[in-house]
Amino acid sequence: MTAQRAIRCSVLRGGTSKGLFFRAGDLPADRAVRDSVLLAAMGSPDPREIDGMGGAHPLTSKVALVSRSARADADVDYLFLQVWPDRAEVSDSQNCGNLLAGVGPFAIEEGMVDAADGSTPVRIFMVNTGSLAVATVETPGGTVRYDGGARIDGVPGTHAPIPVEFVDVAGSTCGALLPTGHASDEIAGFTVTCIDNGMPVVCMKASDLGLSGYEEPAAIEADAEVRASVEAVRLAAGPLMGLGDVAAKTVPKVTLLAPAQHGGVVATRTFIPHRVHEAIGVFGAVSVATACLVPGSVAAAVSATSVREGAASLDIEHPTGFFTVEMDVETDGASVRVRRAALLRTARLLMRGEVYVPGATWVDR
Ligand code: NQM
Repeated sequence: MTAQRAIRCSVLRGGTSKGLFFRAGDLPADRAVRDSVLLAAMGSPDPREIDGMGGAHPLTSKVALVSRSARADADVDYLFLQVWPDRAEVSDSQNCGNLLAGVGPFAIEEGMVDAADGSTPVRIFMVNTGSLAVATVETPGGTVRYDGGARIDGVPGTHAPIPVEFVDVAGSTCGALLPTGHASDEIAGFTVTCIDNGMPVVCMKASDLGLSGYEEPAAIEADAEVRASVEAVRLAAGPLMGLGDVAAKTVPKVTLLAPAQHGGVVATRTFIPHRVHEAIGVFGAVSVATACLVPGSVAAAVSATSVREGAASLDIEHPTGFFTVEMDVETDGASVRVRRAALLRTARLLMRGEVYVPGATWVDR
C-alpha cells in the first residue's frame, strides 16, 4: 500500500478559466513525474475527470506554476500547463491570459509579493512565451480584495478589477506578428490570416465554412464537416507558422470571423483547438484584435474598424458577450506595430489546501 501524497494547492478562477495553482517548488522537479502528478490531480485521462479536480473541459483543466522570479524586471515567473481532460497529456505549448489573472492574487496570498496598501502591481514573467505582463491587484490594507464592481462577459456577477498590461507579446511564440510573412495566405483551400500577438491564431471567414459565425459553440462542435475543415487548416498552418507538427499541440487556435452583430469590431467563434470556446482566450482576443488592424488580412475584410494609429479600444464579440482590448498601435503601410495592449480581467480564490494524488504517481527519480 502506498499512502496518498498531499500537495499544497489553491484553486482560482482566472478570467473565464479555472485551474490549480501551485508554488513551482511544491511539485516534482522531474518533468515526467510532475506531469503524471498533475494528470492524477486533475483526474485525467477521463472525459469527466471524475477522479480528480479537473472540470472536464480544457478551460477548467488548467494549471499555473508560480515562483519568485530571478529576473530584475519581474516579481514572479508563471508557467501555464494545459492538462487535457481526455488524454494523458500535459502541454506547455501555449500561454493562458485568463489563468494569468489569478497569478497576482496567488503570488500575494502566498507571500511571494508584498502587498501595498491600496493596489499592488505584480510583474509577471510568462515562461511559456518569454514575455512580461503587469497585473494590478486591489489590496486595501495589504490584503487581496476579490469583491468589486468589475464585470467580464462569461463570468456571473461582479468582482474586483484586475487590469493587465502587455508590452512585448508580438511574435512571442512564432517569432513574428505575421509568422508566414503575409497578411493572408491560401491554406487547405481557404483564405486565412495567421497571426501571433501573444497567441498563434489562424483567422478565417465563418462564411467560407458555410456558417453564419453566430452559431452556438455546441452547434459548431457538432458539425463534423466543419471540424474536419478547421483541423485540416490548423494542421497545414502549424508548420507555416513555425510551430512544426501541431497535431498534438494546443496551438494554433482557429478563429472563425463574421461581421459584428452588437456594435463590436468583429464576431468570433474560436476552436481551442478541438472544442469551441464559450468566450475567447485573452491572448486569442489580442491576436484577433490585432489582425483586424492589419491591411489585407481576412480579419480587416470582415471587421468594422477603421483604426490605424494610436490608442484604440476594440470590442471583440464572442459567444457570451464582448472582450475589450485596449491597444496602442502604429501602422506603416502593410505593417502594424502594437506598442501596448491592455485588458480587464477578474479572478477569485476559490479554495486553498492540499490536493491528494495516489502515492505511486510521485516516484522520486
Ligand atoms: O488566449 C483558452 C482561455 C484560453 C487561453 C485557449 C487564453 C488566452 O480562455 O490567453 O486565455 O485558447 O485555450 O483561458
